[in-house]
Amino acid sequence: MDAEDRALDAGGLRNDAARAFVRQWAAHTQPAAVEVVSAADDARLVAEALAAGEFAPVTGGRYYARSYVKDTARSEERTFVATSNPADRGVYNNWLPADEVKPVVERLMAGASRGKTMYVIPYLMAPPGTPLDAWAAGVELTDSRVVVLHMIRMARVGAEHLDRLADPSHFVRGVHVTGDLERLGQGTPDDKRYFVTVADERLILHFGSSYGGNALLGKIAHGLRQASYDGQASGRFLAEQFMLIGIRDKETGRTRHICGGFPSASGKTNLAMMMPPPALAGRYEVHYLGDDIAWLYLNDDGRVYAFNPENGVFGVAKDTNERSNANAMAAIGAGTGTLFTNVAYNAVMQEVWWEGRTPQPPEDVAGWRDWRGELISDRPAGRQRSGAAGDEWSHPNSRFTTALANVPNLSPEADNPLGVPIDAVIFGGRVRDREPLIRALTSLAEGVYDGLTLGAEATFAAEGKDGLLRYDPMSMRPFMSYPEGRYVQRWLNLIGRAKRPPVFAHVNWFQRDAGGRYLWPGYGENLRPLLWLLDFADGRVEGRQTPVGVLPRKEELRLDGLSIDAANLDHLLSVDLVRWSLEVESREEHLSQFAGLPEPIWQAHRRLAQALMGGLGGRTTRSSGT
Ligand code: SPV
Ligand code: MN
Repeated sequence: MDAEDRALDAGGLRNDAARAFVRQWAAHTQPAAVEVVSAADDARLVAEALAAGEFAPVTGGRYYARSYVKDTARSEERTFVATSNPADRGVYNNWLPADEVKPVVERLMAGASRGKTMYVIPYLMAPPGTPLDAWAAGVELTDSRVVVLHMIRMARVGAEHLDRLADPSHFVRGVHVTGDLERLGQGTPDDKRYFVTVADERLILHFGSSYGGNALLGKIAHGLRQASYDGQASGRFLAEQFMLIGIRDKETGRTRHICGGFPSASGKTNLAMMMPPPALAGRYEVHYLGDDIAWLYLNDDGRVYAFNPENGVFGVAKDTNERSNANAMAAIGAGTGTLFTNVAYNAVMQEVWWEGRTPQPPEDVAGWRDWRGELISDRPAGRQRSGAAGDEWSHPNSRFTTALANVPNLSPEADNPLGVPIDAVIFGGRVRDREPLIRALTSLAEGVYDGLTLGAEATFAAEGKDGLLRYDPMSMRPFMSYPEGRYVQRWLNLIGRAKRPPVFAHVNWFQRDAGGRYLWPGYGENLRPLLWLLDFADGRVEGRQTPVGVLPRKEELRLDGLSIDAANLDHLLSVDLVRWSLEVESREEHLSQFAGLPEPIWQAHRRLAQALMGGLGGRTTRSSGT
């Protein structure tokens, strides 16, 4: 018996296919040692990370790490989906032939873990025992201890998850090799990073990063790209970048469930952790089920069910505070084992800070270092606490990582292997001037069409096209694994078979006035439009038909305890038909990219275009609320 065998035995890895996978890749990347990990190893690995200087302590048993300065976010242009079938090429999936790209990544990984430990992370992306169990198991190999500690929070980790497989070789094989981060040419024509999902082989090869979804392979590589591919290959499910919540009415005892897509970093975590405003808190509770990924399937009872495959939260730190998200602040408080990445850190106080945690950065800058590790006190005085772009203390994509068990409003259904029945599907992006607070869509095709035309505003600085949308279909643009036309057909098929299909709606918390001020207070107040939607689904309110869907009448919204300017409310519940007509033109271009888009989607598009023309009737005014 050799050292590797002993390591696999010690880690309880009995699955022969997993053992063979480890041996094959250990021979290739050449680590100094192999170690199988489970959630029970957390405390020891944390101690090792502290001793090695990979972590710094934060008060209350929490930890801080910085990533390499050029390794702070996902890189969409270096992320690829590969298969052996050219028909899998879509508009957004960066498709490559598997036999071309695999050798390239394998060459980069050869011998690249020398001197390091290869950690073997057996994991499950699902609560145990779901009907989608067969697609939830995986093994990630990584040469980063910090990645292991994140995976322990984000997924269910342990060799036991591989012992229950109906087909013992049916697990996702993930290989993560960090590489020499200072020599990878990030962002140059000679960029050596490759983040590849070989979807038809269920093999994930990620080289050249230790950050977020680039390195935690259970999350978006398996949980979204691989899973959406598996969902269509098996015909069994959809995997979407969706948040998932329950809204409990304490009066009736009934809990309704809503899932929905918002582009990355558009407030899904705040929505899923929202606290009802005081006037509604006596009657309603909002339950967290998930803030980033949902797998949806049709249950035997004829309803669409969903569950969150993750076991933790990888949340955006920026603007998280007691007012915006008190549940998140509790979920990352003392005693939670939270990991902070790329926020500002003070080694003397063992404290962290990020933009928006408090209105101003700490008054006394002594000991504080920014996310790059540089002392704030070394900056010129005018740049220490300026808050200006470039002077931030934390990176805009700095994150906290905490286990679901720490989330105060976690749903009692969080571990239910069936998931929860879905009453409504919502889509929303950051849109300044066109999208009303909420508009319900009354058919499946209109709902899917709406998801497909989801977008967030392109900022003038970034894209030079102020006001135009950067489309992000179903909030899945960076995670699409197969062609969009087929993807849409899958949606129509799966939801179309439901006996009680969910209602669809588009929401927008981000409308602004000419001066740039938000018209809607957002956060917990977002419960109000969602309650209206559930009432609408139940036929308790009728709303007002407009060319773009059904909008609430003012008197149908529960506004108790909310002080909002009447003109602002009218604006939030109205539709700018002129703005919409412009939008319809760019939608036509957007949709035309997708081969084989199902006819019902084109019909929904044409219906909207015609309704807008009819509504405009040559006028250039707003269709105003009642
Ligand atoms: C996102 O960017 O949408 C995330 C974070 O959820 S990461 O896992 O890094 O993709
Ligand atoms: Mn996400």
